[in-house]
Amino acid sequence: MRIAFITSNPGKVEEAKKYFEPLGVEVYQLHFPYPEIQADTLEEVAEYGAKWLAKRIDGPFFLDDSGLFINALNGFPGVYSAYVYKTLGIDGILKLMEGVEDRSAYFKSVVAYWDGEVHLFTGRVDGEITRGKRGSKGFGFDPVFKPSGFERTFAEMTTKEKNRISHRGRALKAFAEWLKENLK
Ligand code: ITT
Ligand code: NA
Repeated sequence: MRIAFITSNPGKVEEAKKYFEPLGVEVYQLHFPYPEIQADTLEEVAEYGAKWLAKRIDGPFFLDDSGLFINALNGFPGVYSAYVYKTLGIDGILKLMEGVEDRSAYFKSVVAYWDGEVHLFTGRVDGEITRGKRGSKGFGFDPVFKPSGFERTFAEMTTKEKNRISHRGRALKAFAEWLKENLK
């Protein structure tokens, strides 16, 4: 079985493959831009995207909508993370956080799988925003996110290490476990 991962982000695909290989499921990247609606939650954005794509794509697929939620900024950039990453960037986030004591933040990921209907899987990881960029692996905000209980940022970890604890890793694990049961 092959399942398309609808994303513009190869870093996400790299993280996803490992979960499906053991199931004999091949995950491949399909670049097919879809509307990301303005909504309050990642769940709404992911579900809308999946239903929109279902009308245009044959075969099973999934997408991931994720975001960085910074407590001192009342959850910003949250559902706007992709836009903020492209505009303010990491440096802009560090600037907003200058002199801010509460560095706590979390990443959340919502995976929406379409097989004739939408199935949502979520994952979350808590941590903090570092005071500077560290590391060159991963993607996005990885250089400034240090998960709780670890000394390194996500950008200082291998994909395997990041996967074990990350928001996307957790959502994909739940998805892969569900798929294993439902492929029977
Ligand atoms: P899609 O095509 O899959 O939408 P995207 O990169 O635009 O790719 P999102 O819409 O889910 O992804 O936006 C999430 C934003 O948050 C984006 O800017 C990412 O760089 C960032 N982000 C998401 N997951 C991340 C992770 O694991 N590490 C670092 N940054 C992450
Ligand atoms: Na997305």
